[in-house]
Amino acid sequence: MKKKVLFFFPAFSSQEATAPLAILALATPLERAGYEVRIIDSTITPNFQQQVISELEDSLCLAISLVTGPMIRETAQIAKAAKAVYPDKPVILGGWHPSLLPDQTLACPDVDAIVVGQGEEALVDMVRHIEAGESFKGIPGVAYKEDGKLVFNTPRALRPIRELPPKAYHLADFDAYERVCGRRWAMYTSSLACPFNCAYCTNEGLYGRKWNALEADQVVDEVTDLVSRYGLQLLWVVDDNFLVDRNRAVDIAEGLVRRGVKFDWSIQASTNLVTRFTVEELKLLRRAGLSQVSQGADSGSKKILHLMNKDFQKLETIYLAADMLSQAGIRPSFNMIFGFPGETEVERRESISLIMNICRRYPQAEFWTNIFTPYPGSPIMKKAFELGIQVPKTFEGWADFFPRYTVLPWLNGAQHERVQRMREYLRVAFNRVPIGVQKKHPVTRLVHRTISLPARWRLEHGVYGAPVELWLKNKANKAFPPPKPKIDAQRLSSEVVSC
Ligand code: B12
Ligand code: SF4
Repeated sequence: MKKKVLFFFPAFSSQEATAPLAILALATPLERAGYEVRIIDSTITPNFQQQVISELEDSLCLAISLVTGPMIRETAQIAKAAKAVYPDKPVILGGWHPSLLPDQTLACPDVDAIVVGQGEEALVDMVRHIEAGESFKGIPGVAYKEDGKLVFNTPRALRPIRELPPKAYHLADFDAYERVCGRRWAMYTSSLACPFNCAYCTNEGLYGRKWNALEADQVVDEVTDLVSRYGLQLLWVVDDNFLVDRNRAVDIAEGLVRRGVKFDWSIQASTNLVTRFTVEELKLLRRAGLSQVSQGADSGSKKILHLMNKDFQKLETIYLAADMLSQAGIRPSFNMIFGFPGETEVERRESISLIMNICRRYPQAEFWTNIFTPYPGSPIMKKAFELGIQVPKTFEGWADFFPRYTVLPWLNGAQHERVQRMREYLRVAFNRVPIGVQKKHPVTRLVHRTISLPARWRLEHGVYGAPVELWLKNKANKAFPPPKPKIDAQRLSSEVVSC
């Protein structure tokens, strides 16, 4: 009989539900080593806690994947429940949060071990040790508890993506995700790391800065097979910076056009790399299905971009990227960060102007906004103490750490409220196209359209007092709520999450 490894994936509090790529990555080497893999994702599993406990009975261990923020709530809940029923079954945590804050995560009483960094090989080694009744001693990349002490093994060297096995997409229940999200989609990676080092980004902490990628032919083969096999409408290529190698991107586009497979795909890339392409090349990418490029514009202020260590991106390239992508028929999507250390009302207004100018000139463009949130592992976090930032002292404390709500020592009280209101006006002023299909009642749609005009006026003039339009919007949302997802899963937040 095969031995089973049980995975739990806590909800992302996002309607953008699809199979967790990290777990699909970990599943392949386990299956190749002869283990059975079972995944319980709370987003698509009613009574997920009961399911975990029942599946754990004949599993070797419980493995959980998480990032910093709300996923910690369900992680802590499930780990506690598992340890209460099966105190001898190891609870193993991996992913961005355990990797960037190993000591504190392992100190959680319900966690037995963690993996720092890539988990493909580390987890197979761990499971073999569990089966043999051995401790995790000596397994690179692993930290564990022994006699109540925290033991940290040597780090595991990063593997380039070319040496990693393909993801186990056959384990994904795409039908269930489609019922939650309204769209049939998957994530895919074609490269690892990013050559840049923005001050707020955690990327270097886990993947270093040595960008490495799959060859174009392999990407074309895998993607064609993936979308055809599972009937996907959309593929989100979650590479941190897809366009680092210009020739590779063009070769991928040519390959996909030759295959004639029809689907939309979106990528993440920095604006300076987008603008190295010609409009003709971008049109080729569009013909290959590329429908959106997500870019970290981050600020409309040169001063703040400098503080963010983003001198590689000039303000002009943000405009140029919007222009070139629009000409090619690809949606330019931008992320913005408010409240970065050093930002005052002046720089905030520069950011609003940038957003307004671009959205007016290029109606296809969209902006997603966040409040600066200092993540462990990011270069700016080294200055946290200097900046007066208080970080949570326990694993569970990080559950509320979330860029939608972050309150900072220099952005709190009335000022914080003003920025949040401004962000809300931005959400109603211009259209955005989330991955998850957001069904709206016709009345709420009409209300949203009507209030977009006064919202633009407010943003233009920096007037956010007496927010009657937002009051009206909330009333309409309450009176005419969107239809419930067709599955009894997690209650998902109405604000779409994007990074
Ligand atoms: C896709 C994605 C999302 C999607 C997720 C969709 C989904 N259905 O899963 C969405 C849009 C919802 C999202 C949201 C957010 N995200 Co996001 N996201 C990503 C992204 C681009 C890819 C993640 C991924 O799947 N990678 C591919 C897999 C294969 O790699 P991996 O996750 O690193 O997994 C490997 C290892 O970590 C390890 N591992 C992982 N899990 C486990 C578990 C075990 C047991 C073991 C042993 C090992 C292990 O092994 C894996 C294989 O090597 C990453 C960036 C990145 N490069 O990874 C950011 C990233 C994870 N997101 C990030 C952030 C900040 C956010 C948001 C806060 C953004 C926001 N402004 O709201 C929200 C948070 C949502 C929430 N509620 O908590 C940060 C996280 C930083 C941190 N400290 O945790 C990242 C790293 C981006 C960045 N560079 O800053 N995100
Ligand atoms: S924010 Fe984007 S461009 Fe900057 S280092 Fe991170 S992945 Fe690279």
